[in-house]
Amino acid sequence: MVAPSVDEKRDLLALMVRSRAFEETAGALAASGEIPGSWLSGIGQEGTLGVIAQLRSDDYLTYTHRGAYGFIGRGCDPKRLLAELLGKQTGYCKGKGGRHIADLEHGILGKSGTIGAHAPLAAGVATAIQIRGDDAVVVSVFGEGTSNRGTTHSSMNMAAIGRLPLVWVCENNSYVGSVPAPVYLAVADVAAMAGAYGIPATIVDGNDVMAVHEAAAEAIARARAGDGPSLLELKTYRTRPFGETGTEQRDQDEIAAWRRRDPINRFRERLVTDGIVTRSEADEITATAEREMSAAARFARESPWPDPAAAFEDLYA
Ligand SMILES: Cc1ncc(C[n+]2csc(CCOP(=O)(O)OP(=O)(O)O)c2C)c(N)n1
Repeated sequence: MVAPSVDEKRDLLALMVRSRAFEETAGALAASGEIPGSWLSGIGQEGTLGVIAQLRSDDYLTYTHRGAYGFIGRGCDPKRLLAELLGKQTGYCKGKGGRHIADLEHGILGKSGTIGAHAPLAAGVATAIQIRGDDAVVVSVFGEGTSNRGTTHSSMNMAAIGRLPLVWVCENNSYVGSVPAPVYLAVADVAAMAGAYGIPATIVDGNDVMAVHEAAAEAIARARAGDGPSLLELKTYRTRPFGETGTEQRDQDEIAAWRRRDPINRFRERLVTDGIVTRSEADEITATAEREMSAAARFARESPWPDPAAAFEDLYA
């Protein structure tokens, strides 16, 4: 497997930092009530970018209800993302989708209000790729709670039978909604479930983006080569409550311990130690991302509301 180049590592750090800056901006807009229906933060889970950043422009992503790194990693415009979250006309779905964003130009196929509904979508698109006969792949991200849905299981089975070009990525962030994962899941490792369908699975430290990158490179290459699906389980932790406007009884020491393993700080320190970025270059990456997201928030706030009559457009009947 080819190791990422110095430039790829720098770009990956910048993506993670931009994603975090977006999350912080979205969190503030949810707290101020400007995002209707709250924001489900992915802060602390940016290691998943180790998978998403490797996708080609003709690949596809189905995505969970949580976090912004899927969109940022695919190259979506933060201005239009924030405008969508605020319900504005300039958003990706003209303000009608809210958190349920589709951006077909970047291979992001939309999202249902029910968890696990995107698993059959991922299997369907992977089947379409196979029929078309090219070597694009689908990455389908889901939470460990979502692993429990029948749609996830039937889609894994279908992917295995069809040897579909699909990489299942379980972000095991230790909490299912506001419940600790062991209360909700019969097994500690979602990876074990893949065994039921003969799908090879790898468990990775989800807060070590280089480990994620390495495991993902193998899984993506396998899917591209026509050798079928695999599953990556990224062990990570959600440092925020389920929703930004909610409260949760959580062990503060546990949160503090995981914050010390923050995926961005860890990667940044590693790149500094390896002489790939200097501290001041890393600070500049952060400052640039913060400026970008402030400008995006301004754009979203100043954008017009949709015309009420537009509620009747883009409907299937
Ligand atoms: C079919 C269905 N059941 C329940 C819900 C409510 N719900 C939304 S997110 C969520 C938790 C899912 O857990 P997980 O996949 O681990 O994601 P997390 O939010 O914990 O990161 C639940 C139960 C839903 N949206 N759809």
